[in-house]
Amino acid sequence: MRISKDHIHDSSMNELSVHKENFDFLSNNLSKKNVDVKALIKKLSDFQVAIPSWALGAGGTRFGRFSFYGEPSSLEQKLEDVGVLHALTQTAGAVSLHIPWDVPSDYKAIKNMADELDIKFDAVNSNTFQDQKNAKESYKYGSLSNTSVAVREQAVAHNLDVIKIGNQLGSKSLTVWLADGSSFPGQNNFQTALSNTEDSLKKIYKQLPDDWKLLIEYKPYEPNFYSTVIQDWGTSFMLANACGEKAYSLVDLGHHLPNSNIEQIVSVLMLKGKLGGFHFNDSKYGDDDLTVGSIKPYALFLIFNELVYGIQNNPQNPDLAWMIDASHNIKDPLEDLIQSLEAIQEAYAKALLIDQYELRNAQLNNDVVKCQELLQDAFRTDVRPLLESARLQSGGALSPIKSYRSLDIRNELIKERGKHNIASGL
Ligand code: PSV
Ligand code: MN
Ligand code: MN
Repeated sequence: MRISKDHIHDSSMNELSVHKENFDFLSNNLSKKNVDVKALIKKLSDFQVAIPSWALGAGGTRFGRFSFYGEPSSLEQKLEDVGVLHALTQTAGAVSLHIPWDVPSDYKAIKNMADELDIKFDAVNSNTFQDQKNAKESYKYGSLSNTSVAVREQAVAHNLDVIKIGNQLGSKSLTVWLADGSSFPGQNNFQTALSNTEDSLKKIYKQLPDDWKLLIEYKPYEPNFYSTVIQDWGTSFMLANACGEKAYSLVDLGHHLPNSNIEQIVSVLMLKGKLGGFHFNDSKYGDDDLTVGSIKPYALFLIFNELVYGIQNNPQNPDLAWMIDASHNIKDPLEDLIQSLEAIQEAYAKALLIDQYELRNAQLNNDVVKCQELLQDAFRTDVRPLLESARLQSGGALSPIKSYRSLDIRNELIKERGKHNIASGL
């Protein structure tokens, strides 16, 4: 392991007494409100979020990419970086691979490495939005939706390969995000495109191992700017139902048109037992892939309120595959991911503070003001000492960002990997 527990512990020492004061103050207040602080901290410790392999290097935009020094250039180095995040935060205990970017050359060695770092392989992602080296067919006009049988067959075969690769690593779900769509009116027949997609997804689903899930992601636009085949949760839900009980919708926070009520979408999907995965990020305009909680933290909290309600009240909905889907253009990716992990835990902790019983009563009495007060009281609570305590108890850092900096991790990475590595990814 790159950083030892002792190093992490030592890097947290000088702020321990301030933490203790803050924690005691908060836990006294919460106990007076009948909050079981111990149980809450346990829930925070248990909540693990997958890091996508493509988020560990600088992302860039279509205008350019500014490399971040010391980026990982192999699957091993990507795992190492997730290991750093997990050691510091104790929240990043999983990685999500993208094929063909992350095909292991030695499965046994990769699995051993992940075990040592306490990292699981979460959902595997297929890639039919780029043409692959030596591929016979092109995805320029779509993949699973293409009017050409040969292209559709190639795209289905790729997804089946991804399942095989994931299976050898212990993954249990396949995430399909399609860029398929059209950029100009009249270019596509909407009905043909959707029918072809349904047909192709069913072929993939047929080969899905019994204990696997198929997660169908939706997105309204980009890279196509007139229509996208799987444009919204309704289409994803419809396709998941058409495939069968192991198929689910996946919500990515950035994949909604402005002002969409994402919390309501979450709630409906969980009621119907069809929310299988979740991608965290934040956005101001579109699929911006910004740091979680950096733009709309209240919206994130309201979404977590529905997630917590669903987890507690919807046994028909499975455990979710949680992942951060962000892109890092100007910040150190590892620092940005630490900030995202903190924001996720913060929103989750605040949602756990909502008195669901009181809220239910206020709703039944149509006491609108009380309903709002209950939500805002939870949102306004500074829960950071709870997060700190959860981390400390699991051997993580009191302040992951400060420890990351004081342990000089980026410079260590640069020394080992050099300045000019280019990570593969989006
Ligand atoms: C493209 O929008 C995207 O960010 C989707 O959110 C996928 O989850 C990701 O790429 C990886 O395929
Ligand atoms: Mn996504
Ligand atoms: Mn996206």
